[in-house]
Amino acid sequence: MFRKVLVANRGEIALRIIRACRELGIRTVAVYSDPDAMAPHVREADEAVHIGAAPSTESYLRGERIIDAARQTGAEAIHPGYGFLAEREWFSKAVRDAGLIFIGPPPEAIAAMGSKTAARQLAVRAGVPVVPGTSEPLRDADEARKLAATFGYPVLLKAAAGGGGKGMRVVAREDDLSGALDAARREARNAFGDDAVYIEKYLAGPRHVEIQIIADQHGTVLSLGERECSVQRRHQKMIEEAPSVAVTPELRRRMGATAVEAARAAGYVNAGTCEFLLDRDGRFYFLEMNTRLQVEHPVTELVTGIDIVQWQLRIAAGERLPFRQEDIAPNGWAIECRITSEDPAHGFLPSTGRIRYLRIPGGPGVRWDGGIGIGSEVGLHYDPMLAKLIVWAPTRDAAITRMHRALLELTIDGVATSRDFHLRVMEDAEFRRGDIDIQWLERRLDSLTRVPPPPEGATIAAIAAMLLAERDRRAPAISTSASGPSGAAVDESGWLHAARRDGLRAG
Ligand code: MV4
Repeated sequence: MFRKVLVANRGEIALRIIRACRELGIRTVAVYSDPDAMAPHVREADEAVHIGAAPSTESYLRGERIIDAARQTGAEAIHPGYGFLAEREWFSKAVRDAGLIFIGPPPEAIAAMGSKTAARQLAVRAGVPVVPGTSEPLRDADEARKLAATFGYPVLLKAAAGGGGKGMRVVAREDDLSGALDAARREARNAFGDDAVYIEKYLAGPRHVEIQIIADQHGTVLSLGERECSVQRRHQKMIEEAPSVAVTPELRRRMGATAVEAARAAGYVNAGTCEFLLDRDGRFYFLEMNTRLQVEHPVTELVTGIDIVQWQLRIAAGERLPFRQEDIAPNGWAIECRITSEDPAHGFLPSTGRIRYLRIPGGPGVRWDGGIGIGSEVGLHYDPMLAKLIVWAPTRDAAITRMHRALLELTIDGVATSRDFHLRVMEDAEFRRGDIDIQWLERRLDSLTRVPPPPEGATIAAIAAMLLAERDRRAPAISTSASGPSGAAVDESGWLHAARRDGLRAG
């Protein structure tokens, strides 16, 4: 096993990786930018190396500085986390060329899945179902029109270099096709420096279900089952769960086997995720593969009992996976809420400020993967995700109730957060029935972000939350969204109020 690993990330995922390293007896090196000098990931690591200024282009995206930091500190391997350098083929290759180990897939596998048209070709060759469409870039509007006529409107134009929803255009009718193609090309060129666009039939109202896979260097590729990720807004996931209410054991087996085939076809090693659309008739279509550890990996860990980050490290060190596919089945239910510094009451506007008070939920079945502490400065340089609140319970109903209880325990004072939005979702009848698809949240956003009156038959916990929210509105002195003067000392009256409210909530 490695003696020392460099963690090329910040926030909650850096802490998650440091924890996995500790449990495996591996020393850790953090890297940090100017504003992160006192950040939790720096404090928790055994060593830390400064790599530059606040903008990520001056720090967390500086591959050469990060590789230098690994050399200087004697780290043998680099874990990229997610975002930043995690899916840059050149970085995976540069780490390898420096004689270090990249804790993730080989550059060839990143490249194979990086181009969405290449990924489609690979999927088709491997017998993996894809949405009707092309796997070659479109030549012109004429070709697009001919193709659209074969599978019918609406169609979707996608950037070949895209992914994650960037550079997509839905086209409802032929008259709009030519203009939409021009617009998609322009957007793709601006965003990716590549104006290649391809076309697919547009599926309305599917679920987004993804399969976690894990592959060792000795040819074992396993599915760790699905995650339901339909609750998203503008391609940002807000809530994820495992398993999915829409997936039967038989469908899980078929989707898992399909994801394993796609991973094998790409020569995949380490942890990865195949994204699928799942329609109401149980048909599934491969979309793309994420060649990294994902934000939502904890829900899979909680239902499978497999520590994905530890296994990433062990696989990179050459160990064999000791599990058999037949032995992997989800146990109970896990839900994750992404706690972001965005204000749901104001269109999820990013909020900035200093964390003046923080009460972290606990108790049975509750996990907090956080990257902030009291005193943390939340700015606009990095992702607004502050932490993930994850719960496990024997059933989906019990997990929702537990998440609601845990959210009531959570207090973050100093920035506006998504907490209240998550409370409203946990109280929502459609969500509780599992009646969700990828358009569900945008459809319900208005009703979820204004505080509703207590519904018939609401749980005590739900009503309590509403009464507290109501009281908070009338007594603005107890504020959860005050953005205090940045750099100022802790505002005593603010946190005292927050602390008192905690006492009331716990009662
Ligand atoms: C689609 C689709 C409907 N039909 N493709 C969005 C992100 C990227 N991974 C692919 N995406 C979609 N591709 C066809 N042919 C709908 C989406 C989509 C989506 C997919 C997963 C999760 C959330 C989504 C939100 C909007 C659209």
